[in-house]
Amino acid sequence: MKIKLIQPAMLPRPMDTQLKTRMAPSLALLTLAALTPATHEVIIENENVEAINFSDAVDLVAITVTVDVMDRAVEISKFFRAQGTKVIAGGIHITADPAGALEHFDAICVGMAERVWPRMLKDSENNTLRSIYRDMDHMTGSEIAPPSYGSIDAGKYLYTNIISASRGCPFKCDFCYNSCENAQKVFITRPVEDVLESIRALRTRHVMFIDDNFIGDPDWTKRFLEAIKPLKLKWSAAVSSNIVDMAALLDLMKETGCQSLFIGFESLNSASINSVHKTQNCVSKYDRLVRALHDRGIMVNASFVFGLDEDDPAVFDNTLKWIVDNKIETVTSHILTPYPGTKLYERFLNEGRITDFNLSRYNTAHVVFRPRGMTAEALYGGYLSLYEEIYSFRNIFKRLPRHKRQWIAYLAFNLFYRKFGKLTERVCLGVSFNTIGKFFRRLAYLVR
Ligand code: B12
Ligand code: SF4
Repeated sequence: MKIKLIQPAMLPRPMDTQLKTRMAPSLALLTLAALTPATHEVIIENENVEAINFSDAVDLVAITVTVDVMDRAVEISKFFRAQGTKVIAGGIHITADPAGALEHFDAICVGMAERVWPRMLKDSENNTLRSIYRDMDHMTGSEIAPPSYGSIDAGKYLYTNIISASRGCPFKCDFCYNSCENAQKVFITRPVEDVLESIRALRTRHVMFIDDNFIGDPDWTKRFLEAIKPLKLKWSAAVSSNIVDMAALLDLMKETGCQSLFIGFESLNSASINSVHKTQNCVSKYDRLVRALHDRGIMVNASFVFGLDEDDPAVFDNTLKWIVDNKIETVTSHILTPYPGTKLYERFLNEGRITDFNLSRYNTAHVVFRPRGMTAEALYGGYLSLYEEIYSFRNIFKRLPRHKRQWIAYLAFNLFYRKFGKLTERVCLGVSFNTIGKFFRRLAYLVR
């Protein structure tokens, strides 16, 4: 069969440039490509980097879907189905809300593709495609397929050195897809040797781990870090804030080349944290956590969510002050968004507080519910002006890291990605996204 794998275009947030939409290829599609027997022909189209070719005569279309692109996925599906081509959908949003997806596609995959994708292909060839395929538990880490990194043109992306070492997260925060019924049982790690193999396949010394929680199983993380010691990597990952109580693991992270950690602090207000059952976060330990990272020369990418039930308009000034006082290197902020299928969605729906059901606005840059402690306008305005404030020249300067060797990486990200993103985007379009990405990675090696 000739199979087309599609990632639909995401709607950029006001502060986004193509540096965001072309940041990395879809590992979901590269995984599907790896799982497809060589007897089939595979075409990958990422609408964020190229137009979808709708006039291609293909036998099967498969779309990967996050909540924000669901509406676009439905449009794409309609088009191909009208031509008589079967369309399959899968991904986080389909897994979280299968009921909302069924009618729009010929078949959907709920859960992971590794064990069901070959079956779906066979059934499609035999014209016996069922409407729903599920694989939600009992998969082991060794069954996670390594993505087929060679299947895309690396030049179109800022980074291709991304690796997934696990699936899921042991925590189940109410606003996260991990709180969905179909994701609840999943947390698995790949065998250490498999991840090492993926690193070798990428032929890079700079790796971004894109796991939900790189310390979901701290014993695994320790074993893995011991194994990468000889590789002399530089790496970054996302971890939960309970790492504050894991000093030995932090030492090992420093020793093995950890450059930065993405951490979901979410809020400085314990009552807000409790309102979404983020049980592993302890606000009173946040300052200590940041110190522990900075003392080890590890930069912090702090993630915050605004509009939690205990938030009032003062939340923006308080958070900005904490970010600047603690010299947080980079910040990712979100407006609270009730993704369908999550605990939060269920609660807001029951409370009649969802005001906007247009899923293309569910990208954490719109207010789609009625906040409790402020107006929707104050929430949106506060979210936008916080971003402006964090990345003002004055605050970029005030947040300059203590360790001089981090200055280049810090300034590169704060100036070229955030402050002058539009300009960098133009340079990337002229030179190539990957060349610019490589340039900044090399810079990181020059500075020790
Ligand atoms: C890397 C990443 C990004 C990157 C790269 C995205 C890209 N090019 O794909 C960047 C930084 C650009 C990004 C952007 C955004 N992201 Co993001 N991102 C991730 C992250 C951390 C990893 C995704 C990944 O590669 N996983 C590994 C792959 C292999 O797993 P997978 O996608 O689940 O695929 C498996 C199955 O789902 C299934 N499957 C997937 N697709 C298909 C299709 C078919 C046909 C079949 C059969 C099976 C199948 O099989 C796969 C293998 O088993 C996830 C968290 C996570 N754990 O997934 C968040 C996540 C996907 N992002 C999320 C969000 C909200 C966003 C943004 C809207 C954020 C923002 N405010 O801008 C944007 C836009 C999203 C978009 N449209 O792509 C949410 C989505 C929530 C939801 N309910 O849909 C997640 C889940 C984070 C979270 N915890 O909330 N993201
Ligand atoms: S710790 Fe992060 S990834 Fe895990 S459930 Fe909470 S928000 Fe999701």
